[in-house]
Formats: sequence, structure tokens, C-alpha cells
Amino acid sequence: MAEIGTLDVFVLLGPSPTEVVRQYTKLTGTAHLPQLWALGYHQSRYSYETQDDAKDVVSNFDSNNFQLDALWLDIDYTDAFKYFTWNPSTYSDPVGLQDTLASTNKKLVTIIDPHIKAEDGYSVYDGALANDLFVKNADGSVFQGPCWPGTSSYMDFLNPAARDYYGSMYSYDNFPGSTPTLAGIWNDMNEPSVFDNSLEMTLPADGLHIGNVRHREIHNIYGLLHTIATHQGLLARDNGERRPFVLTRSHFAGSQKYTAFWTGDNTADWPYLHAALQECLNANILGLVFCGADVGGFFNNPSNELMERWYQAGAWLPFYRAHSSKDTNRREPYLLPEDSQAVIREAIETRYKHLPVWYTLFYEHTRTGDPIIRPLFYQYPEETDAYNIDSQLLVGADILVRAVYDAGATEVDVYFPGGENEVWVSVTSDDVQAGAGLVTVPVTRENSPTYYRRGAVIARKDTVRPNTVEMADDSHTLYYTANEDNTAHGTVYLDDGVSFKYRDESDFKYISIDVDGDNVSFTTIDGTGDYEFVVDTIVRRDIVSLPKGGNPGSYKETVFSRDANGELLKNIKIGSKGNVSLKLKY
Ligand code: NBV
Repeated sequence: MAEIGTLDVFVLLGPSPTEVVRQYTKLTGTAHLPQLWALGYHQSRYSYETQDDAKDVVSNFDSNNFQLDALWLDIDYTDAFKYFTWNPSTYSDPVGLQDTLASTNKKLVTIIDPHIKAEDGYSVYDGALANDLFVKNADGSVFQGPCWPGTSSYMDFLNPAARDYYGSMYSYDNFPGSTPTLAGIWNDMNEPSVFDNSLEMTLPADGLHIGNVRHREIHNIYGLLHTIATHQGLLARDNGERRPFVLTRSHFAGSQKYTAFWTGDNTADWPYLHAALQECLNANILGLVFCGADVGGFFNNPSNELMERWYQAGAWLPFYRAHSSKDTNRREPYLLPEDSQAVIREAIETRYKHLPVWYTLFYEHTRTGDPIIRPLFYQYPEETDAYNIDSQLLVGADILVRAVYDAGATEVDVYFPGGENEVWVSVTSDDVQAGAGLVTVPVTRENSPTYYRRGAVIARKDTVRPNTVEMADDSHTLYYTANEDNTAHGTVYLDDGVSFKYRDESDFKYISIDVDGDNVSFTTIDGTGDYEFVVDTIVRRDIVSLPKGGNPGSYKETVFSRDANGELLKNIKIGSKGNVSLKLKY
């Protein structure tokens, strides 16, 4: 909806879905790579009320063997909702909290909203007022409206000086108590939200931004402008050496250049789990790739079964964070019954094992604009039957996931795309399916149906570590099923996981993995970085029988840890010295 009644219209000629998306992301941009930790699992709650509670959650994750990369603090960590401050009684030692997190390689993310408490003596407010950086009423006076802190004013992010000012608040000097462990920022309430029904819960349409631009003209990009300020602030704070991580609620075309987003306040009920998939698939074909939804549902209390299914589905969305509202029961995974814990632990582990897949897809998105998760029609545009399928997603082109979002499901319909020559090999059972439309498959409690495409090579890191940082030096396991002509292909991307050197200095390695019979070769496609690709295991899954008459086919697995000469695979390092090939003993 454009309140001022004018629209810019772009016509993208496609003609295929892939081309439309690529043309669209040429216009609106692509996301930069996230730091690796941001692809791990995140734990949030509205709110972890005290620093002791926060520390306790983190230590329970460790002692119960749940992987975790970041803990999130919602608005209550602040002093009276004054952003860039800490509550002096409940968060009296923020540095101590961050040091505790850092000691086990975890990060902290805190919320920072765009409304500023109108209180003389609050330096963020005083500075913005003195420099004329707030949104105004139609009569030119500074707008004030109610939000969490009570009477608040709103940064005029259309004004570059306001973005500079707000961005500078993220510096270690201006945000006392913050350290490098505070590695990401969460921008909420940036529609923007004003607690005033007479204003339709937002800034007045005739409010004024810099240059007398009326709010109604820029309402839809207020959130985008907010995240631009945060992104630039984090970049400056870190001397340009770390990729900023920002999460936003409000977003617009192009937001992907600055921020990840989540789908807002959902409810702990099955239809919302389905909606998470629909929303993130939709966003992904609009270039907004780094999408997730509150795992478990924000409002109300999920059943254990819903929690299990949500963790399973959430593991296959690009952003993976559990969050819950104030008036809900505590539901950190270690609080659930043992059997639910086991299911959730496995879901999170599945996420971490596929970290190289996620990271490689993010890199490929920077090259092409391609979505990271894809609706079936993106890969199979000829299959009109697949256009209706929003219960499934493809992670890249090679992993097919059917989310389970029905209570008590013992079987689900899965649409296998690609025609009869496209073969799908189950990761969660020993079934083989072919692209023959809808098939009813059994569902276990432990897994939602997941398949690898025949002909793909999937690079994983299967060693279970507490977080992504500790996985850095782990070697890879390759999984593949060869095509009929005995070939398979995959890619893997390596870099430092933190900096922009991949973009600015070509400091990365992008490798093609090609299987041809018993020969596996590794060829550098791009990048000059000195990164070793270490493979310690190759898992080959050979088709024994193809599906027939409604029955699934089957496969046989062979695991290689040595090449044909008996050399341990992990000693054959694919490093800076060029391309390598090895032979497997069949
Ligand atoms: O900051 C509190 C919440 C937050 O937990 C949630 O994720 C946001 O979507 N926030 C909205 C404010 C309103 C909560 C009812």
C-alpha cells in the first residue's frame, strides 16, 4: 500500500522464475555473507530478566548438550527502556555476562528500538534533540508519542545526520558495558510502532521528516532506514572488520543488504508453523533471504509435540531462533521431558551438520541473487502442479524438506519434483523416491521427511560441537548418490567466517566437487584465499531399487575414510596448491 498514491513500477521480463528473481535482486541487491555464528542456533525470550538468569540459561545449554551460538536480551535489560543503557539492578555487570558468554565461544544480541525516551538528561535524547534529529509534527514541533519508555520521540532516519548519530551510539564509548561479544543487534518496533490508536499505532501520516517529507511518503521504508543506521554503526564500531548482524521486524525491498528479519509475533499453534514456511519462502524469492520465525511460537504455550516439530522445521529456515513472550511458560529445550529433548537436540544437530551447505548457499546468493530456500517451482518451473506446494522447501537445489505441521501426523504427502529421472534419496530413512508427484510417506517422531537429490554432493560437518566457532577446524563428510552416468556434483565455500576480506580481497575459496566413477576431483572455481578443504569421510549411497507401484526404492550405503591407495582421506588436503583428485576403491 502506498499512502501517497504514487508507485514506481518495474517490469521484469524473466521469463523463468529464476530469471525474474535474479533481475529483481539486480535491482534491490543481495545480502552480504553473515558471520558464521549467525547461522547457528539462537536462544531468546521476552525477557531473560536478570544477568543471572541469562547465565543460567547458557550454562544449562552446555550441561544438557544443546548447541548454541547466541543468547538474546529483550527490552528489560535496559534502564527504563533507554536504549544503549543497562538496567543497573538486574544487569549490573554486563561485561561480566559477556565475558561468561565469550568463555564458551558464544555471543550476545540485544534489542535496540527506534523510539527514544523523552527525558532530559538521557544523553541519547539530549543529543538528538540538540541536533534536530527527531521526526516532527506537521506544525514543526518535535513529535512525542507513547511507547515502552513512556513519552518518546522518534529518530528521523531519513536524515543522514540522524543515521550517523544513532549509528555512533553503538560505539563502545557510547554504549558503555558493550564489548565485542555483543555481536549483533535486534531492531524491533520499527514500523514504527507508536502506542496510540488514534494514530493507527504509528507516526502521524502528516508528520515531517528532513526536507519536509511527510511521514506517509516514507512510512514503508522507516524500518529499512533504521537498519541502515544500525548496520553502519556496527560496521564503524568494528572498524569495518566484522560483518554486521542485524535482525529487524520491519523491512522493505533491499533490506537484505543490511539485515536479517523474522516474521514477528506468531502464536504457538500449528497453522503458524506452516505460515513460517510460507512467509520465508515468499521472502526468499523477493531477495530477503535471511528469514526465520520465532521457533515454538511467540504467544501461548506450545505442546511438546509442536515444539519438536517446530525445531525440526526451523532448522531448515535460514535464521534459527527460539523466542517466547512474557506471559508464557519457560520452554528452553532442556526444560522439556527427556524424550522431547532428544528430538530437539537432534534437530539442532541436523542444522549444525549442514552448516557448510548454508554458508555455501549464502555465498552463492551473493553471486547470483538466488534464494537460499526455494519453493519447488523455482527449480522446476515447468511443473505447474508444484506451484501450490507450500508445505515443502528446497534448501538450495539439492535438499528437499517436508515440514510436519499437523498434530499427531503419522504420514504426510510429499511432492517429489523433477519427473521420473529425478531421484530423491531419504536422509531420514532408507527410502528412495522419484519425481513422480505426490506420495504419502510415513513420518516418525524423530524426523520430518528430508531428501538429497541424486547427482548432488552434499558437504557436511558431522562432528557435534557446542557451537559454530568450535567447528571451524573440523573436516567435512561428503554425501552423494551418483546419477545413472556415475557422476555427481557439488560446491563448497570457505573463508574466515567473520570479515569482508572475501568481498574486498578475494580471500575465500569456492570449490567444485565432481564425482566421475571412482574419481572425486576438487577444482577451485573462484577465490585466492589460503583455505584448506579437509574431507575425512565420503558416504556413497547407491540405488539398489527405484520406487515402483507406490512402493519406495532403497539404497545401500558405503562409507570411505581412505582412498584407493589406503591413504586416509583427511590427509589429502585441498589447499592453496591447486586442484586435487582422488580415487575411491569401489
Ligand atoms: O520487545 C518485546 C517484544 C518482542 O519480544 C517481540 O519479538 C516483538 O515482535 N516486542 C515485539 C514488543 C511487543 C510485544 C507484545
